[in-house]
Amino acid sequence: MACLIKDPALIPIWEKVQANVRLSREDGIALFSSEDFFGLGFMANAVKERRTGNRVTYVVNRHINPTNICALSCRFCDYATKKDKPDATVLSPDDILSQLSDDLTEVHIVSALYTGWTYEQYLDVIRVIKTRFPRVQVKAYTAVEIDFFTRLAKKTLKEVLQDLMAAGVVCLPGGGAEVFSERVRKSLFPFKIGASKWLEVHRAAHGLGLKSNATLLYGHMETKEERVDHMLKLRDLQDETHGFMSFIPLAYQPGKTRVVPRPASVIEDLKTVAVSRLLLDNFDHIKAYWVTLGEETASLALHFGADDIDGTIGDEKIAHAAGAASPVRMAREALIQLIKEAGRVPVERDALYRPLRMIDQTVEMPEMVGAEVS
Ligand code: V47
Repeated sequence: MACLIKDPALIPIWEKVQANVRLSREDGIALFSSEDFFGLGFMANAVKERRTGNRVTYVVNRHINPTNICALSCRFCDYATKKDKPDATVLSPDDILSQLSDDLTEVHIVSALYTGWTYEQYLDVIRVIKTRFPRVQVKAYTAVEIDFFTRLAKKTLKEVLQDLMAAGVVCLPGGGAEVFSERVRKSLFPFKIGASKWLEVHRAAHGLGLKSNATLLYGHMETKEERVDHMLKLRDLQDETHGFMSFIPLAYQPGKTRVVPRPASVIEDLKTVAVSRLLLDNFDHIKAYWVTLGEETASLALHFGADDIDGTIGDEKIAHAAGAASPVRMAREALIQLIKEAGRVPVERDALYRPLRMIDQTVEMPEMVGAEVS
């Protein structure tokens, strides 16, 4: 393929990428600073195709948000509320079960720091799901919630993680990381855990064999240096533990918060996906989360380094509370169509990124768990 790079500043970085040499902090900043948008996409796409060929994965899943009543009041968050407010919601076990069905592979649970529940009630959410749907894989609770559970239960981090695993959790979602910058934390989420605690929770999980994801919330007040530093902190931990599966850049939806007047541009979205693919050389997967990117940008991201598009979702609350324009759910067929229209080969996966089913039999596949071809 012809080289599409025009910016001379990108050429030494491209040479490193071709030679599989790790990129530096300065390289990351140069990538974000370059106006050679297509050159950047070309490099990230080359890495994506070297790793996963033409394949793009998706999962049949549901997002469950058991409550929005939160002890924190982060300035950037449009989702959290207080218990006396009209929008306060606490789902009962029956409410949760009524949102699930037998066809699901993964249930993704992100809650809030709700002091009205006991620790056992948080565990019961998982137990109830696993009792009714024993085959479903539960990805549950962010590092922020897990840290909160240690205080609620007066247990160590290791004990809480072991309890979650015993209840049926197979991996952790990547939420709550926001941006690993003390400057941003003091302004937007001063009472939420910072980088060191978030990383400590994930390090401990990986130590117990529990895989996890990692996110970056971008498009508010963070600088490009802070985005790069965030990715490098994740890369360092991944070198140590190899426990991260996927990196998910979360495009900030400003909603009514007035933190910024509008979400990041499509250019900024795609640059962030591309830079993450290039810097995070030890992450297997970069996710184009269609809920915050929107379907159109998510499909473009499949040519800017992303190899996964998340899932069918169903009734997502956090980004939609902040006005995300994407639909609240997508049928499996619509996801497959989106991937195909982007010229990629859809592969259904499980919560641990193991391929379950491929749609096009002519493409060579890694070993599959379910070995189903349709
Ligand atoms: O932790 C909060 C973020 C996260 C907004 O692990 C917002 O596979 C955008 O973590 N605009 C929850 N984002 C979602 C999350 C996630 C999503 C998809 C897949 C995975 C995974 C994880 O959403 C929160 C916070 O960082 N968030 N408010 C907002 N207004």
